[in-house]
Amino acid sequence: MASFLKMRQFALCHQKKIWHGASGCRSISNTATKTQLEFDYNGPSMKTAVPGPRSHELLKQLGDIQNVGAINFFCNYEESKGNYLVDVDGNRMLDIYTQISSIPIGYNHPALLKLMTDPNNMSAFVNRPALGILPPENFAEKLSESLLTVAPSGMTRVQTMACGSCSNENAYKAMFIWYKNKERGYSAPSEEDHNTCMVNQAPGCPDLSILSFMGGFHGRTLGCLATTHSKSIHKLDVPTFDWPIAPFPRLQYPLEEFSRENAQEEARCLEEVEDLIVKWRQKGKPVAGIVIEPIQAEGGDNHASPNFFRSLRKIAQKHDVAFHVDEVQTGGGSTGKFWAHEHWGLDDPAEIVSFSKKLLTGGYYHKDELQADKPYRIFNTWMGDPSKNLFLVEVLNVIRKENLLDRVTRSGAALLNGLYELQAQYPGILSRARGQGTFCAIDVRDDATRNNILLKARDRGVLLGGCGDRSIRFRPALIFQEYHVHLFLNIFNDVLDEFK
Ligand code: PSZ
Repeated sequence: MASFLKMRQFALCHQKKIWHGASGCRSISNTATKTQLEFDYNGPSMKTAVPGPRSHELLKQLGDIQNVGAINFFCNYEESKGNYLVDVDGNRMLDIYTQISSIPIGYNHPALLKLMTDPNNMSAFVNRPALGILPPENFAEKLSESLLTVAPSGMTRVQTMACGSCSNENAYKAMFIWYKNKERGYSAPSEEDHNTCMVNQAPGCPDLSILSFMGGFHGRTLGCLATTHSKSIHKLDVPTFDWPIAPFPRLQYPLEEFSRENAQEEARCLEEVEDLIVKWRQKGKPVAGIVIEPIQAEGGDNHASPNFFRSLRKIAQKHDVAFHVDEVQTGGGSTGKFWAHEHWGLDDPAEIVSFSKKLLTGGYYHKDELQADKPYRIFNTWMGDPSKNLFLVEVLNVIRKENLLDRVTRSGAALLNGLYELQAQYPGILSRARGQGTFCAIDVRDDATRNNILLKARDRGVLLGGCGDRSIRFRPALIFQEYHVHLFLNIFNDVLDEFK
């Protein structure tokens, strides 16, 4: 059902500090205007250090049950609103990390709360079906209203899954099945195929491979992990496949100063991809698919040019290898287009586009020929969750009604410009500001300083994330406005001042 979120204009902003852009200075002002969602807070408000005493108590309690080493602090999701996450000690923080980039339209969005109160939706929350065998009556209709309205061009089929890894894992299987069916000329697998696969042997379990990129992240489950190369801690002690790993371009910044070097670097990586495809075929482990993120996120927000991706797509075509674009982190609008790969202008769409995070449900779109030929070949109990499709319909309505992709483009430009100014102001600390939409990042001189900056920013009420060895990444919700950008830049400037 349509939602009618009202935007409210606040005539005047009474914030004390206003970011002044180019000069990089701060001053007292009462005249800046701000536009604010009615369900957003006014700014950060800090009461204790983070984690505060209540978080410490809960950490101890949970620590008796599971490993809590990664927990930052405990949250009060009831009190969190819009761009602000509130913790259990009453600290309210501007959230520029959004649950590892997975909150599309902020906390407690009225359109989503409203959906929960509609009695017609109750059953979707109470009864979780095994979607592959017993879907609800409105399932196809809800997919048509949600995921299919944002299907990447050339893709009319979608398979939902529970999370990002589960989506990629099944997408890889779909690519292998597609590859073998082609190879067999679409005839039925032999009895030998059936028998050998039961004991993990060829030909039933063929020695096929997926080509991935150094620095890529595609999940932590066993198949996905073979294509994840961001940090050793993710992979240590876990057996894996001998699959080819190509270098991902390492671009130099500012891009306009290094266009020749960067073009050479991309050409080098593409050449290596083709070499690996040929080598692995000769080794008897042919490449069935190439998997790549439009922007390597966990690996350090590494970008490549649209030309690089178009050329890669052509290489996949030339070698009859499937092209899988992993949009788990980039999908959903934060690059200014709904899918980051829309920035490339591909002639021929990818075979597979996987998603999760801001799409609320996991899954993957695929071309018709990637449809598994028999039931149960791509299958699990839940195969997604239809209640998430209900939320997604509303999220997409809000994105369209409020032109959030335009807002992302505007806020993103303000953010990146602010980062350029800060790196000019703090050349000893910051470098390589980069981004598309609000999907931005900046490098810090070393890992320890980066981590310190993240903690200091948090103490001042701004939540940020790290990625790669020494980058800070920005992953605000789509409702992050220019006003929030200036609020953030101001606080970030104060934090950086301490590191001079
Ligand atoms: O440390 C982790 O496990 C993290 S931190 C961020 C992620 C995982 N991102 C998940 C992710 C992703 O960014 C890309 C590009 N592909 C796949 C995944 C896996 O998704 P989930 O975590 O939903 O299984």
